[in-house]
Amino acid sequence: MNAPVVASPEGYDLSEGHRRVIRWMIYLGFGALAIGILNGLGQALNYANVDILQYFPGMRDYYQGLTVHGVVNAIVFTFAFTNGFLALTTSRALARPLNLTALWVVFGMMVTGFLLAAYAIASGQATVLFTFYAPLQAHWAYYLGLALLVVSTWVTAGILFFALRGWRKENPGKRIPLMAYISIATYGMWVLASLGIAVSVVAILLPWSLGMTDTTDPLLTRTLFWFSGHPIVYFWLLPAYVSWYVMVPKHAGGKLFSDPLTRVVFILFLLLSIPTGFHHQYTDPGIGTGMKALHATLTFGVFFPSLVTAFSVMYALEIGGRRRGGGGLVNWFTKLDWKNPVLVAQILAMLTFPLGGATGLINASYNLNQAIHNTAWVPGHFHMTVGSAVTMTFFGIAYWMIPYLTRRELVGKGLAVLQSWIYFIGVLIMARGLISGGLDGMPRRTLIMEAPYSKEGWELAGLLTGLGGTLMFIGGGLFFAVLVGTVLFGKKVDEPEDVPFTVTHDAPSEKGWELNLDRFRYWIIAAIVLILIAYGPFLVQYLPGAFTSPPYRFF
Ligand code: HAS
Ligand code: CU
Repeated sequence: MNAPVVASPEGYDLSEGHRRVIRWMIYLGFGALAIGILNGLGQALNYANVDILQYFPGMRDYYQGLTVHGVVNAIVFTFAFTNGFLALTTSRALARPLNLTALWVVFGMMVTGFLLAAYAIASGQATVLFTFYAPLQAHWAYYLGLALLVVSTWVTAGILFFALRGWRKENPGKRIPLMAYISIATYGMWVLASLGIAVSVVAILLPWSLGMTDTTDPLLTRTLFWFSGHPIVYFWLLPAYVSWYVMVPKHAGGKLFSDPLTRVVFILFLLLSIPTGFHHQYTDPGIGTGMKALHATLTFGVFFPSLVTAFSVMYALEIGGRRRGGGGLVNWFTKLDWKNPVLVAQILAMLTFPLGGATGLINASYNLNQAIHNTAWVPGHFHMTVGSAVTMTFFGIAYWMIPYLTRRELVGKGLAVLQSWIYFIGVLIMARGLISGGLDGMPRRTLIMEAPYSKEGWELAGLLTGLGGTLMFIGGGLFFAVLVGTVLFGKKVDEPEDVPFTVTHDAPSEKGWELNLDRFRYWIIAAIVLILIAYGPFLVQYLPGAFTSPPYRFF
């Protein structure tokens, strides 16, 4: 057995230039989230029959608000945060500077993409929601903005791959440091996954919105969207997992269970994230039932690495709790450091996730999906995944990362702990409302208060949704108070705490089968084969497609 290690390369720190560019990416992400959370309040209150969207300047209708909410939260916030955060983890773990100019290019692309999409949405020319299903047609600036945002993730991926290549040249035969490995694996998965959305936007929707083509194919563009649209949820989740695996144990005083198991988890995501997209299209005609069944089966497969993660994370927390004097079956849990906002935000994030996972399993079950598809249940599900497990983890990361990047002490530690609790309680109440309403047939993406139908059982569900959403808004608002307070007024420190590195039980093996885990090239080829099996038959049968639908604009 190899000795336990802290996989932290000593004597390397990010330069001021690196800190600056990463800082701006994180600010951009959280700036977008601030807009998203404000719109989120409007969405949640709609279910409680309270219309505040009418007071938002320039807001034309409910769907415009929902488009803003989806685009800024699900795309701008997550992309900007991840580009910055995983650049930081990779650079620190490889002990190498990244290409600074390229990082500023990434930032520039994100800002431009965001502004283009924002212009199209704010001017009321892109009320197409974040899924932009054709034949609804948006202004070209919307598609171009999204394309730039996606390309910003590719450039980041290029920067990280390039750094890894340089590191390998200087460290022949060495194992890739775990923190860098899982960061780069995340981008490997996403670069493959994003090809669908890229083809759809650049080759089909953009020329169509510019009037270069007259008609489009709704089924093909939807399929290309979900080719990327399912794995995008893991592009949101995996940065949170990076923190849960290699940072949270350090904050909790625990240990990471297993280095190879962690790598296997990320490889499983690389393999299984993409060939599952049809689970969003169970009700779409034109896709064979057999292929839907295959995607359903693989979706149950991609459930597995998250189960493994639950085990690893609990192990790390338990060791931490017992070291702090906790005993018994559950008492160790109470002994964790409940005053540290970095930890509290992330533990509460973890506690929401089994509920997100369980509802996901129901979504994935073909026949149960028929009962909940397009109902409020679905936003119930995803607010317990991206809306809490991921977002609260990003809050927790910000509580050490912002001090690290700005060299300022966190302002309002107690407030930060309180905000996590309020957000956590809020999301549980809101999800309870959406989930139960969904089971009673309450639709998603609908201005309930003006719907010409309503059903018994929706009142309580709507009320809980509105109440929970308001608490989330307050919790989110307090997060921004802490963030802005720290950036503007935090006490200056010369040497802020370093990026947290967890102790692993055993050092990664230098020989044997484990070496294969670091051979990304083969795993990527395997992922491509799986994608061909899952999407090939549909594409062969369907292409060149049926480009018969004219554009529609209802806004
Ligand atoms: Fe999902 C729809 C299936 C995970 C996000 N999903 C959505 C949509 C979004 C979304 C945004 O099969 C709506 C898209 C739209 O606009 O239409 N989802 C799944 C499955 C999983 C899953 C099987 N989803 C996610 C994640 C998301 C996300 C993650 C964002 C980050 N989802 C679906 C399906 C649909 C869907 C269908 C389509 C529905 C429809 O009809 O439209 C799985 O990956 C979930 C695995 C999770 C687990 C939980 C592991 C728990 C952990 C925490 C451990 C910590 C503990 C605390 C226990 C297995 C790791 C420790 C401390 C203690 C002491 C207790
Ligand atoms: Cu999915």
